[in-house]
Amino acid sequence: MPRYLEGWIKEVVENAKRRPYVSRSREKPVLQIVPRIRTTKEAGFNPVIAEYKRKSPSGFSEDRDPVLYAREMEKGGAVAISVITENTVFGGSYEYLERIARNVKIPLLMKDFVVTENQVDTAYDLGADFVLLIVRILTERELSGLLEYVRSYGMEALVEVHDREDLDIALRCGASLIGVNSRDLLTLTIQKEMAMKLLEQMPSTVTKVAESGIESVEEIRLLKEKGADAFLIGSSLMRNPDKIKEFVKG
Ligand code: 137
Repeated sequence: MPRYLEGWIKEVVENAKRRPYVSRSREKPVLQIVPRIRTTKEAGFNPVIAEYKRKSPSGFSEDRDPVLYAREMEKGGAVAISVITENTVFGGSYEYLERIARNVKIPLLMKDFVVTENQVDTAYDLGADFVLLIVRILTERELSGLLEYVRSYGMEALVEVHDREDLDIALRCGASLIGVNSRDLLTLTIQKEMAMKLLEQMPSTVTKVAESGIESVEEIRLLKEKGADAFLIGSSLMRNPDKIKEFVKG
């Protein structure tokens, strides 16, 4: 039994299991996120994964055209775009992912509460290059199976952790791209100290993504000092897309 299926998360996961599979014939190749994070760093820029998010349980709300936003992020130097497709509490949709995939050439993350292989099939078909897997909403066995399934498409999984126990599970399952989410899924509070400690505990072989609550270049610098290789930023870029340039330049 996953350790975290309570309240709104339980409902979101149940919805995910029932959600119909969307079938398309994918035409573009799968882009590799990890080498791109490395080359962006080597070129002296911050690898920023810019997130398209319309609303969230913490009260965030911003209405923007998905394609215009994605193009602006690409032009501003984002390494990838994260598209929230969860439709009940985040106001996301598969259509956003599909439209963005047709209009940009950088890797795309399908950010959802992925618990079934059908959702992974959908991610691939719609044009995603990597897929979020949240340790807390899966059993270790499910995580391991989904990780293998994602990779069978040539895609990568961004495996999201929130504490040491999550990290141990992610490492045991062979995750090589790990996101530390500083936002607690149940209380919705941002815990930056905890996230930084966890970043410091990660082995150097893992590509590390700092997620949530990032609003300034100073925070990016601090997270970089603690070992973060890439930065997933939603709210502050949705509110002010122009910030992408300063986040990338650092
Ligand atoms: P941000 O930069 O907007 O603080 O965070 C970006 C990203 O990590 C975040 O949007 C996650 O994809 C999902 N967010 C939220 C949540 C997950 C669970 C509960 C609340 C939220 O409020 O964004």
